[in-house]
Amino acid sequence: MRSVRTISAVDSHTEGMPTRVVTGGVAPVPGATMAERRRYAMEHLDPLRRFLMDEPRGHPAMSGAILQPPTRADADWGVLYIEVSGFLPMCGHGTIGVATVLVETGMVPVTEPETLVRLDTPAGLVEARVTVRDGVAEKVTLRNVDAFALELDASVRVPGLGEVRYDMAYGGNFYAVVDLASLGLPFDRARKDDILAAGLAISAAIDAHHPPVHPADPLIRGCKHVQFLAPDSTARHSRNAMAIQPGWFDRSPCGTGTCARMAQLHARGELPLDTEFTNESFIGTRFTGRLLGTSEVGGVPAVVPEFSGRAWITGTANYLLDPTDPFPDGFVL
Ligand code: PYC
Repeated sequence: MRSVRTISAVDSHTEGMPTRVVTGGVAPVPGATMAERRRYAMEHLDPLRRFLMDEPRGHPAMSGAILQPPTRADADWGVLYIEVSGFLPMCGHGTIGVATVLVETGMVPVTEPETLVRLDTPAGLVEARVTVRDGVAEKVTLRNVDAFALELDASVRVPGLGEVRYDMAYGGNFYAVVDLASLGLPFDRARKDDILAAGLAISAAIDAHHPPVHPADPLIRGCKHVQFLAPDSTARHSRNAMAIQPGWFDRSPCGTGTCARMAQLHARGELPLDTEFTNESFIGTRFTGRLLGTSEVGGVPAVVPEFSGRAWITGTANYLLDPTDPFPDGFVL
């Protein structure tokens, strides 16, 4: 066995969605903040991301997080989020995976019944309250970055679909929230190819004609996620099919998508503060959330969201690169 690169990881899944938590083998990324480190990573570390996410070491719906020393004194760890679509500002299911791995591998001091883990993310500080019993992380509740509705009742002309109505909301990433029934499609996994094709066409059209831009951080821009709502979705319990570029569905209910959905419902006057909201994934797994208060982001009215979910460690691995491997940066079929 020969290797010119060794990356250690603890693999996990959060309500069905994988998070490969990189615990070793990546040096501190240059940058004074995690947002600067994300920018550096986007410019210089994409081969590393593809090595870890794409085939043959990953798969087309792979997701992960690279642990870093924090850049701020009030955080325990820094995190860079990676997935098949790029470096995300924030990832909710990934953060639940990170908090679970940190607790269950002893990478943070653990207290029972609750351990607080503060994470320095490119989108801001995120607090994870981990419910711990006998060393097991049973549940993680995240106080996420502020979420907001950027635009309600927007519409975009989409090739093959005509005029599509959507709300644009942010919960750590931007989400176009679309009623699936408005496209004449059923909420049915047997129609996943049609739903995915519609989602990719909608996000491409939005990014071509009216890309969302974060009002306080212009590096956070573009819509790579379309949150399709099942027809029976309400302001207390939604079911979603989350179609994500370049072509996959979130298996979890999507943490940042759950926060965006709560912000959208609040902006519509349908979800008051401190009211339980359940978001259900395309495979039937759930996050529960609530809005803790109101705030403001770059002049846009915002809310302070939290949500809870569970993660499980699935394995540990060292990912190696043999110098003769023809796919050092992975591949996409
Ligand atoms: O849980 O925030 C999330 C997420 C983003 C993309 C996939 N999952």
